[in-house]
Amino acid sequence: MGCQPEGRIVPNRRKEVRLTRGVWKRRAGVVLAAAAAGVMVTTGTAYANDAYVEVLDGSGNAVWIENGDTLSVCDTKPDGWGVRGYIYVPDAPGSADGAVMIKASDPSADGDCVAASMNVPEQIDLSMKVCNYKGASIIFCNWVSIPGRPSQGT
Ligand SMILES: [Ca+2]
Ligand SMILES: [Ca+2]
Repeated sequence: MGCQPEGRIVPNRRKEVRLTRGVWKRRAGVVLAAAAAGVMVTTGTAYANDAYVEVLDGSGNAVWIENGDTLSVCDTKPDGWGVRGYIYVPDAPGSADGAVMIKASDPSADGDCVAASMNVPEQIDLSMKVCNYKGASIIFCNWVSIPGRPSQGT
């Protein structure tokens, strides 16, 4: 015990944070794959913290249903642009950018929406963004915050 150079192995806080973020993103990828395979995660719970946001030109929308952690994206205007929605952990409160957890794209206004879901802990602050897209072009983005809740001692 006394011989171990413990003093030199001081954990670096910044590194820990970065590692945690990496794990997050990887996890999101795994669960996304599960969602794509048709695995729906539904929880019969508790608090509704649903959200809605429209593309800036009103040609589509994204809806977040917290019960089931489902993002639904709808293209409502046949204008040659599809609609893409994101659920992400914002870099800062109100930020338009962050770590994407769920993404769904509705390529056309054909009457059907596109949904994707994954289990997201309720206490995390999320945001939802929706944009028009065509190829690699992204326009008319709009977004809203979905504040998390402090965990209830369960
Ligand atoms: Ca459209
Ligand atoms: Ca559609």
